Amino acid sequence: MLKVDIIGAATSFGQPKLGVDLGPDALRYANLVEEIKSVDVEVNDKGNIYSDFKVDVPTHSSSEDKVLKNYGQVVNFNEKLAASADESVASGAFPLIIGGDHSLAIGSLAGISPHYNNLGVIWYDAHADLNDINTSPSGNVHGMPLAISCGIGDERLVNLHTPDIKVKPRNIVLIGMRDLDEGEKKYIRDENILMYTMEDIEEKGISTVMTEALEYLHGKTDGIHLSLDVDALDPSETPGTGTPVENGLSLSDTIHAMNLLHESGSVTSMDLVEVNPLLDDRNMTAEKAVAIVAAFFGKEQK
Ligand code: 6HN
Ligand code: MN
Ligand code: MN
Ligand code: MN
Repeated sequence: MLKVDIIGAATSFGQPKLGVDLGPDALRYANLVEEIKSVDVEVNDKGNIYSDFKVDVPTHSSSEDKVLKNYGQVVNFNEKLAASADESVASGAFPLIIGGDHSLAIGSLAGISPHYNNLGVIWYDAHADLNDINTSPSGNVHGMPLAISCGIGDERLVNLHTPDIKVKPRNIVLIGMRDLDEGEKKYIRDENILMYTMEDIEEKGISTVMTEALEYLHGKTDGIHLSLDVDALDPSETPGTGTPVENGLSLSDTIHAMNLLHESGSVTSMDLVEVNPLLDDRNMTAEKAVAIVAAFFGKEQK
């Protein structure tokens, strides 16, 4: 039976809005554990990782005079998260990292990628999160984790947990894109990263997009990490998130995408990020997110 380790990544330091660090508990409140257990999966909830407020890391990135916001806390938090994710993979479990803002993907990918030679990544998000300090419009690290995982950006974050580059651009698929910064567009073009924008999804349909994405990754990767940001969905579905963008994916397309990933059996780890119950109405976003995760683990729609 599949063993799933839930790792609560209770961080909000990658962005400025209060409440996203409550995401892991909002997801548990919406019955995450019970819903996953309802399919044939063994679940071990490892509890939450928190960032220490006082950390032994300089507050500024070494290489730059511009500021990465909450730099010390982001480093400290992701070191702890990487250790936990690494331990889960080593024990044979499937790590499900629940956030928390998307800066947590720095730690999850740092902990998971050493177990693979060519980890594939499906980045399901309205954003590419491919900024560095120079291209970022905000200085918020949640807009940077994929770039950092590709070896672009602050040295300490790039070398977190292991001194290697965690992900190769050719092993990435971006899905749901509709809010890209100029520097991100350039990086995607230069590195020839496979990207499906909302227009592509509307044109081809979600089934074709997911099938193409999996075909693209099969053969050249030996594991696939799904990083799912709830702002990939339309704000009418998941309003409780810090950087909503109009014209997103529907819940039904997302559930369908998850069913296809489940059937493929090729995804080996997952992040579920940016659930902010303080920006929400009656924990609606967490409930939808739980339905998404349950579909990913094989729950049939009623
Ligand atoms: N997220 N591209 C914008 C920035 O500030 O870099 C937004 C990033 C959003 C990040 O949704 O995980
Ligand atoms: Mn996003
Ligand atoms: Mn994101
Ligand atoms: Mn099944």
